[in-house]
Amino acid sequence: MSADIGLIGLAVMGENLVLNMEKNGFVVAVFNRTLSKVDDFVNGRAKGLKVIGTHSLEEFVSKLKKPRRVMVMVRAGDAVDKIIEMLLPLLSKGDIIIDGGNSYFEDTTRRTKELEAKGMMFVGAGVSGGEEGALNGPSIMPGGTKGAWKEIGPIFQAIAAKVKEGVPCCEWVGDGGAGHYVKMVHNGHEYSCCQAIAEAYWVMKEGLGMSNEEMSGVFSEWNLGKLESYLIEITAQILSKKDEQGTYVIDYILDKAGQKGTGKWTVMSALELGVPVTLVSEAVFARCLSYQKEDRVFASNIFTGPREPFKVDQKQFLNDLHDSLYASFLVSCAQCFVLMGAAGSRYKWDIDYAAVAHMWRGGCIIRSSYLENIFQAFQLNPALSNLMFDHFFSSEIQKCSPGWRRVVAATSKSGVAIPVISSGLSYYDGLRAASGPANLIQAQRDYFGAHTYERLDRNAGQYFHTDWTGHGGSTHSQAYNI
Ligand code: NBP
Repeated sequence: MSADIGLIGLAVMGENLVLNMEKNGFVVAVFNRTLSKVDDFVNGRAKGLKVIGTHSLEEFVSKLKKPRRVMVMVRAGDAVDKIIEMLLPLLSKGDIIIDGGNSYFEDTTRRTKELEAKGMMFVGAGVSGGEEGALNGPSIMPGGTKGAWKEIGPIFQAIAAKVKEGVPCCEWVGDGGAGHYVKMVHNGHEYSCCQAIAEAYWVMKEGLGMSNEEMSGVFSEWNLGKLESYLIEITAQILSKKDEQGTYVIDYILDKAGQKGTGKWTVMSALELGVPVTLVSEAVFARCLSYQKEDRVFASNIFTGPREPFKVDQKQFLNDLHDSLYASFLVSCAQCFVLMGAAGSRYKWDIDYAAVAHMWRGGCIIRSSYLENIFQAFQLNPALSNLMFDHFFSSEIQKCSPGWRRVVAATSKSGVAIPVISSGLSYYDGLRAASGPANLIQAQRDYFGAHTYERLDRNAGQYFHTDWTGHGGSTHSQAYNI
């Protein structure tokens, strides 16, 4: 029996992907650095299945049909390079290595070039959906050597999640690191959504004094409407989960949020490309602040600001909170698509944004009903520069804005921090302001550094300098932007 595909890395994602492939009729060879895990797997969850356990990379490669398809599902970083280095002498021209981990997109671009130079193919495929998705249908975002798609596409599309028409949540994304870039931005949006939901939870708990069961009920109800999404659904379940002692699990989890880098990378890329991705950045920094637990405990004894329940009509306020959460999800998504657009132009990836929205509709952590609207928006206008300009988005956000403002005002008054929800509103207000205060910034820059400015009454591209103090020279700095 020879294998259709091989998988290296039998941790939570790898094992479940193998079982998913096998369930879909593919024979899979497996290998893992710690060999005992191979035996545990083939004699345990994979017992009796078309899964071939191997105990060396030589044996692993010898079991694969040609062209060989090797999927690597290990911790991102050096481990991927080490495995590639060990595989290279064992593979032939035309063989394909697929990195399914959360690798940094620039590493993927580099690896693609290096393997292509050796006559091989490399694919960086973002996989989302966690353990459950890997087993029953993840969202898969592959990019790299285009020629590999016809060889791996049938396997990936078979194991991917399907949305209602049976269309797989897996399409070719683009060259080089495009697949991992899209997965990175997916995770960035996940950061905003998780944080915005956490803020809504905190507003209900601290501001409205609601119990875990009541909050769980609200999230369950929200999940039946416009906010329908995996993250809202699991939040409802998390809030009502009790341990064997009958205590709510949520109440004894330490309030320090971890992170593995994809949110930070999204923000780094946004800074590099000059795209405001403010909700993701607030979400990343909120996790950083959450981690400074000792400082927060210390500061809580120094700064005695307002910390009191809201004086509001609870039912009305919950509607407002719903709207502010929904608007925040939409704005974060819009910013993330603008970012992918900028990256597509910078790196010359021909990304189909409707296909990206489609891939995110099922299987992945950010799956939600509004992704259908994003899909439709890009189908209608593939060149849409900002989703906020699409009719659906603009009308939904405008409808939400009165409640959104009431939530930001009430939380600010009562001293409850909601960085993602409030920065979403600031972005919205900034975007819809045809005139803003940046004229003053330009004046300050020209004052202290002779950086020059453009004028409203002259053509763009003409730069002026003012001698603000009366004793400056006429020499000015060159006009350029980073
Ligand atoms: P982990 O990220 O925990 O990685 C564990 C696997 O990496 C094990 O098989 C381990 O082998 C292997 N490994 C390591 Br660590 N260093 C290695 C090395 N130098 N050489 C060979 N193998 C090495 O597993 P995971 O959570 O299944 O995630 C796998 C990838 O998928 C990661 O990139 C992750 O970011 C990504 N991802 C994870 C999720 C999720 O929900 N967990 C979701 C989506 C994507 P060993 O058994 O010998 O230690």
